[in-house]
Amino acid sequence: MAYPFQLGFQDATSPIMEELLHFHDHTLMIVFLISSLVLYIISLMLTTKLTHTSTMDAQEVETIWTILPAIILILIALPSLRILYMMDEINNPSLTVKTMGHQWYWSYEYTDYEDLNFDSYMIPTQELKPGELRLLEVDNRVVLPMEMTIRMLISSEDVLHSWAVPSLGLKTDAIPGRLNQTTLMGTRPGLYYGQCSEICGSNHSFMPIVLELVPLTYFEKWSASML
Ligand SMILES: [Cu+2]
Repeated sequence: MAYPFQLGFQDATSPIMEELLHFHDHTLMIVFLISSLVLYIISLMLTTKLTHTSTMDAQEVETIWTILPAIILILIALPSLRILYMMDEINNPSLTVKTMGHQWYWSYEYTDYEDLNFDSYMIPTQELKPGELRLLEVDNRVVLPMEMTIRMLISSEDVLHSWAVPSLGLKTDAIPGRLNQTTLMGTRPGLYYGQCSEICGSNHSFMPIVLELVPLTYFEKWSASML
C-alpha cells in the first residue's frame, strides 16, 4: 500500500507493473529533457539581445525541429503499445476469479470450485483493531496463489465500479451487463490493497479491495477450509 505523502508509484508486485514503472521513468526522462531545453532557451532569450534581423527563413533548423519531435513521439508510442498488448494477453490461466461490484461492496466467486463465494465488506473505523488500516481493511480477503496466472472477471450488479490494485498494475472497470477480463499475477506473497476507482455513489470510498497472495499449498488449504 501507499505510505503517507508518497509521491511516486507503489512497488511493483507483478511483471506488468514492473513494465509500467519502467515506461513511466522512460517517459518522465523525455519530459525532463524537453523541459530543460525549453527553460534554457527561454532564459537565453530573456537575457541576451542577440537577434538576426536579416534572417527570413531557415530551412535546416525547421527540418530538424519537425523531425525530432516526431522521433520522440515514436520513442514513446512503441513501448506504450508493447505494454498495452502485454496487458491484453491472457496466457492459459490456472484459476478464474469473478468479482461483482455492488453498492457498496465487492463479492467474489471462485468459478473453478463448486461453492466458493463470499462478499467483502469494509471494516468500519470503530471496529478496527490496533494497526489495521482505516478505510482499507475488509472482513473477507481475496486469497490467491502467488506466481500463478489468474484470470479476473470483473462486472457489476448495479452501477459502474472499477476494480483496482495499484501495486499489481490493475484497474478494470466493472460495468453492469458486461464481463471484463484481466490477468493477475503476483510475484511476492503479502497483502495488497486497492479501492474502487469509479465514483459510484455515496459510499464509493468505503468499498476497498484486499488481496492476500500466498504460496499455492496455503491457498489449497484455505480453499478446502472454505468449502
Ligand atoms: Cu464502486
